[in-house]
Amino acid sequence: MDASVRAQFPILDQEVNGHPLVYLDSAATSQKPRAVLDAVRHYYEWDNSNVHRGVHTLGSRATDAYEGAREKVAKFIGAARPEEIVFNRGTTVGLNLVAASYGNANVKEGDEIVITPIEHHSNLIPWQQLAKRTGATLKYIEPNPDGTIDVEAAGKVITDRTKIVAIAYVSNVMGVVHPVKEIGALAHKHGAIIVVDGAQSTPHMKIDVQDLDCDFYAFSGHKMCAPTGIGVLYGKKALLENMEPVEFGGEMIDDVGLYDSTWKELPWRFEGGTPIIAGAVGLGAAIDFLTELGMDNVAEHEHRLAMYAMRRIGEIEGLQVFGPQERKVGIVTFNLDEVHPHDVATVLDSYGVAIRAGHHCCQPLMRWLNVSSTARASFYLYNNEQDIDRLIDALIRTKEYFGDAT
Ligand code: 7TS
Repeated sequence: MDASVRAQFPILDQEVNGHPLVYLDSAATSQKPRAVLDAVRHYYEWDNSNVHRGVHTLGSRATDAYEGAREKVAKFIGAARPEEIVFNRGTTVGLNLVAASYGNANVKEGDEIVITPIEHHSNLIPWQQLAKRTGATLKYIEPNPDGTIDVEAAGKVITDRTKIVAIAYVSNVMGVVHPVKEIGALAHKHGAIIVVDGAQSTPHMKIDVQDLDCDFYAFSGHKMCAPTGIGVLYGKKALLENMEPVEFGGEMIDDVGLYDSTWKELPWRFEGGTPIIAGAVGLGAAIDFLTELGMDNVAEHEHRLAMYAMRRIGEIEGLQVFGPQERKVGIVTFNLDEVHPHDVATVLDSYGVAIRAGHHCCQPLMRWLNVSSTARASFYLYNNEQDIDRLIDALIRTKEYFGDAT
């Protein structure tokens, strides 16, 4: 990625606390290129209207833009058809839909749901709740000491009683890529489905849901250059077709009587109410932007940056990095001596370096790591080696500052 890519993100061109901004919090949310900002603005300035109802020109344009974005998403993740793409507010909503709709209908007492202790709360609590509602048992795949997950470990907990296996493709704390294709094949062998949390994978690598052969795949637009408020649930047609909606109202019905109603066909039956039209337009523009860069190039850039960051961070004494040495995705989580991660993030911010500190919505993982919180730097296509050098410099100063203070 050359400087011209970074130049397309206007927000990066500013000073924070007297220093040029270094944004290293893209795992929380990514920044947006001008092409996305322009597409959303253009939509509101020219095409804004509600979809699927008006016969007027703006209504048709808005509908075309919204449904056009669905086609782009389908192509981007290798789905067989656009009706397998359900728009929603984000990963959290998609995973909850699967748990509430597919889960309620297919999981009963004595069944098993298999996840990992590494999951983001959004891919943990919906299954916890489903287990509580149905009397099913929630089981955990034991990670290796470095946070990686093996198919062999999955094989120890997936049984013929397993109905659902849910796992993140990429961990939002340790940046580890999990073998979801192999775990999915194992789940299928036992008659279970595999649900993939794609929040941290879709922005960073080429995704092919048909090749992965996953049954459901959820992700958020805002982590991949699109606006907040738009997300996607991919589901295999054969499964979505047999699922009940969980939200009822306008836009999702076929016929409404006084005492009963019927639903629209896929995917609209899962999109009750006025949808996130401008968000979908923004996501379509983000996909065009990423496709033009090439997802393999994005992945290659991040891999290089992640390995550079691991090397440089390793030079700082007293800094503990969580997860394996080898990194594909640009997420590096660490703690600095006895300094609280919030203090690290605060001092880094005073040097214009934005990172996240906390439990990263992964409290069971924090307990597994035996810490209460960590600091996390996460990179994206607009970051470069200078950003990592600035991170390292600021970390060295933080260490000196707290070293002097104690
Ligand atoms: N799953 C993973 C793996 C995530 O990283 C996140 C968000 C979610 C699910 C939820 O996505 P949402 O768009 O529905 O909120 N992760 C983070 C993070 O790591 N820091 O802030 C948000």
